[in-house]
Amino acid sequence: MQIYFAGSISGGREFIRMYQNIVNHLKEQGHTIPTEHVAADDVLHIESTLTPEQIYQRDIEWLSQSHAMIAEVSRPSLGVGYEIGYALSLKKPVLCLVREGVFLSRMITGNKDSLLSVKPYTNWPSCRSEVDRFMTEITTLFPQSD
Ligand code: 6IA
Repeated sequence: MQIYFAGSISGGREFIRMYQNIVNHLKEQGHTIPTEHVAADDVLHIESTLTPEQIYQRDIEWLSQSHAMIAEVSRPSLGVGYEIGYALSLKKPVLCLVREGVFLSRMITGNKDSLLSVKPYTNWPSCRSEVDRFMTEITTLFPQSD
């Protein structure tokens, strides 16, 4: 399946190792992650040749083509919040992963859209379990995809 990964860039990179764990795990399972650069140490360098308009258009296109979104939301990020709202408006399933104890916006925790799940994690194994559970759930929605 194609999974749109979202994680903070300008909102702070404190959780980058978890972004890398999530992206690598999904790729190992054979999934395509168009936004894998979000988890790269040198994302600003990789993306530096693109204009803001190019990044926005490309990301919206990728999001529209993806089966679902997985967002790591432990750092507050305008871009990630925007992407979550956009994905839900396109009726995409969205998993938000948040480090336990982090204060999360009520615009996420208060949203009872059935396509949105918010799951706290304590470490990589508990985060991975949530990713695996979500992938199993959405496989039933897209049985033809691999
Ligand atoms: O507001 P944020 O920067 O934290 O938003 C991060 C989210 O928006 C990520 O999930 C990305 O999908 C998307 N995004 C925001 N900025 C970029 C970006 N900038 N490149 C790719 N995706 C982005 C490059 C910065 C430039 C100075 C080289």
